[in-house]
Amino acid sequence: MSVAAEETIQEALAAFDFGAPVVGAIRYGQGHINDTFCVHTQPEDRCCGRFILQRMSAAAFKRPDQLMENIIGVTDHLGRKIREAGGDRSREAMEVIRPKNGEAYFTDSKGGAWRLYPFVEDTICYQSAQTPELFAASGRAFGRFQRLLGDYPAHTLHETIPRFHDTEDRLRKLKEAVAADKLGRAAECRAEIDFVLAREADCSVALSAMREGRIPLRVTHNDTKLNNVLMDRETGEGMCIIDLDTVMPGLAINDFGDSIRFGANHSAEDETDLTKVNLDVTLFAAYTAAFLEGAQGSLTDAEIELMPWGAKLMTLECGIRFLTDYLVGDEYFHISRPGQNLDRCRTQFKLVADMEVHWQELCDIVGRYRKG
Ligand code: ADP
Ligand code: GN1
Ligand code: MG
Repeated sequence: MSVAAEETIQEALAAFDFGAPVVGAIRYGQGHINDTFCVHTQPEDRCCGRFILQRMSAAAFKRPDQLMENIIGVTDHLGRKIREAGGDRSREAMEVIRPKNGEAYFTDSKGGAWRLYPFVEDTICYQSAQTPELFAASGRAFGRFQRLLGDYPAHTLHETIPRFHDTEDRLRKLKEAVAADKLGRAAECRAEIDFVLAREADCSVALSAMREGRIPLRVTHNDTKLNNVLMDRETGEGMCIIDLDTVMPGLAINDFGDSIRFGANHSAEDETDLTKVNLDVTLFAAYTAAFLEGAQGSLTDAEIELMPWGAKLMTLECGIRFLTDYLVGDEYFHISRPGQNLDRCRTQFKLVADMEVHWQELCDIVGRYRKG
């Protein structure tokens, strides 16, 4: 979508009932996909209120109707389970606020699809794991999330992004982008392209395990970055899992792995000084224990054994995706400077290389949790 969200945000603001006058809407957060705004209201009798208004990415999501059907189904399910366990539904699970017309989302005059959520207050959204305790808390939350969705009817979920974590398909798309080289950028990426080609066989490890029935399909989040969980400001525990756009049948090892990719290091995803980009094995160990604790024994030995592969493949795949997007002209991931997607790709491949260096240690860490 080439239309800036600012062009139609007034239409979106008029489409929802905020329960009080709106005093402003500002761009918010550090997501790469949707256009996210924080809307402030001023009720007469209380202090100001906040909401999260998002225009869903048209580049990423072709069917916002199906996407919102998934999200409403999943948030209702989570809400029910949280209430049954005596939890606070309004803080522990997202809740969709429908527009005045009663639909699941609002479509503006340019075709943009907008949705609204309450702002989950008294939480912090971290961009990096500042302590092992914090990272572990996010792991418990993602493990628990997966467990709570363990009995969700998976067949009712739409595939919001087809072949999302199909690493073989991501590799195929990279090769196509290299062959087309429509912007003449492939030459400067030769080292990165070769890095991927040297790991072509790796791209099939998790998919083969799934095809052969060694690991199961589960309902998973599929985008388990640290900044997709809101941490309780008081207790530091993982309070609410957000960014539910990609909740679909998937692999538990990918949910584990994507968190490691983003969180088990001390650098930004677009760091340009690669000497600063290193896997932190202590953080890996802390997250492993916590994720398995949150999942409460639901993972099989075969899944546990493949957890290091989940980490390596999510990191390799994400690097492949950043590289592909750089080659085709930054169509998918939002960028704030030229070359940012190539920088992001380079950090991912540095982490993959570092995982390879520490491979035996990673296998030993997960090995402690095997039941058999
Ligand atoms: P994207 O898919 O672009 O990453 P997200 O749904 O993750 O979009 O939202 C982007 C950011 O907005 C999050 O990382 C978080 O900081 C913030 N955010 C999203 N939803 C909420 C919410 N309900 N309450 C508070 N902050 C939120
Ligand atoms: C995107 O939506 P966000 O910013 O939380 C992307 C993930 C990538 C991640 C890389 C729907 O996550 O798959 O791993 O960027 N989400 C989608 O930072 O493509
Ligand atoms: Mg996000």
